[in-house]
Amino acid sequence: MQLHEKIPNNVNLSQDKRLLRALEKWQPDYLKWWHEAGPTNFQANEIYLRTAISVDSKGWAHFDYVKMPDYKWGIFLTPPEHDRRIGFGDFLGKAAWQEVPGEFRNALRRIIVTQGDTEPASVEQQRLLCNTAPSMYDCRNLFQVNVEEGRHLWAMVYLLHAYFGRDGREEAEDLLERRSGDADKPRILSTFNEPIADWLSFFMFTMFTDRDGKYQLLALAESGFDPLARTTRFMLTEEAHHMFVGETGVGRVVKRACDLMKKDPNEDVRNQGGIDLDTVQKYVNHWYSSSLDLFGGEISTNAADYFASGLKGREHEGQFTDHVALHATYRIPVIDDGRLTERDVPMRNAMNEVLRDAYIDDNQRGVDRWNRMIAEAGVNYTITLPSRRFNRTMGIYTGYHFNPAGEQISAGEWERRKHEWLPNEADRIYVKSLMLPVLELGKMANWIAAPERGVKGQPIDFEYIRLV
Ligand code: BYC
Repeated sequence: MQLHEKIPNNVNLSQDKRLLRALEKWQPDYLKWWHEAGPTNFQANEIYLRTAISVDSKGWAHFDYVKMPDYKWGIFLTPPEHDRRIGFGDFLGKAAWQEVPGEFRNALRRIIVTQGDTEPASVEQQRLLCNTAPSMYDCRNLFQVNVEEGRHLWAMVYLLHAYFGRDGREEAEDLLERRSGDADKPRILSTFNEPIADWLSFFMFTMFTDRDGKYQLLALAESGFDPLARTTRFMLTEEAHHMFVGETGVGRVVKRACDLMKKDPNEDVRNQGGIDLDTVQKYVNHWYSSSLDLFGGEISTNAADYFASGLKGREHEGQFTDHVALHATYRIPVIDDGRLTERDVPMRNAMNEVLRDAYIDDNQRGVDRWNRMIAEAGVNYTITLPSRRFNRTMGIYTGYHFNPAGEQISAGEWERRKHEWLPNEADRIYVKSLMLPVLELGKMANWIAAPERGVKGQPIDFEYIRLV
């Protein structure tokens, strides 16, 4: 089969010889990476997966059994918008760029490489999880997420190959060279070098870190560089499923915790082999604060430059009235002389914070849904998102200490109390001890409730993975 037949696409790949040649060279390296760094098991098994085969709203998701290495990693952009204009920044109202604007070439390449780097990183982080899946349904969802992250890498590599010439091709190779957590060639962004060692972490990652993906993609979907905008718009349709896996995954752990509390004479969930709500809260604190770091500094000249040059906007830029944002300011809690106070920052420099605000609200809606489930179960407990200042390692709060309520505390108090707020060694060992594979049709591990429904109308006990 010709490469352009193996790669479903709407970029006229069969006609673009230069692009085809570049992808032909890259594809075997991609597969090598997949075998080396992708899921450590089940590569020869048939998995019930959806594949993007076209971009029209009804027909793009096709479900069938496929072996992961045979997955058709396609290249899709949403259809072009007639006479699209740049929606923000110094070039507001000018025609959107169909080619890379020379003066912003480096910045644009950097954004695309940073975005692209997260996709294989997440596959690497999750590669061992298939050995401890709590059900066949969950294992299938993990693989769905993994192959789609692979496709998102293809999406960014397409942009690098199609628009950045030789240095784009070199960047595409480097994307396969770096490895999550590697001391010498780590992935670019912080969270993507952290291990995802258990399924509670996986659900937290898909809830909180994939949601950073959603917001970064929403900001890039506004880009004045039209191919980037159109690529990221299509990626967003897949991202929604990843967050569904995260939110419902944590929700099912929470539901099971409530059930086990009622079963136990002392309401002791661990005694019943489940994950207690205090532990869930600690994992929320960890993954949420780590994901907040992915928005970059609160006050950022990079963000101001990206906005000014029309490369990266705000999510749903159309909801704002001032698309130039040259005179507006944004009030940010800052540390001044070691103490927390507030400062008005030029709006363009605060764009990371504006995006972070929308992200926080979106998370809160998910957490509210968990809390409603807890209340409906008759349990008196509230899961909370910690303050945006808590446990940060990027931006203006780095190096200072805050409790989950956002109050500044001393280094001594932090050291004394951090294990009340974040998973400690014993918590991790306990959660890990529960991670035993359950792959019988329709069965669930004891620590997680069954999902409400199966995938694509299939029953929960459907054979999502053909084990032989
Ligand atoms: N870790 O001005 P600053 C996803 C660097 S997730 C390490 O504060 P800026 C997905 C920064 O690069 C979405 N380094 O921040 C989810 C800069 O370096 P240089 C991924 C960091 O540049 C789950 C310096 O610190 N997409 O899709 O305004 C599964 C000062 O930076 C970090 C994107 O991120 C960090 N956390 O914003 C799969 C979109 N934060 O230039 C996939 C593209 C900052 O001084 N990326 N730095 O060497 C961007 O738009 C920006 O790079 C960032 C940072 C928002 C990440």
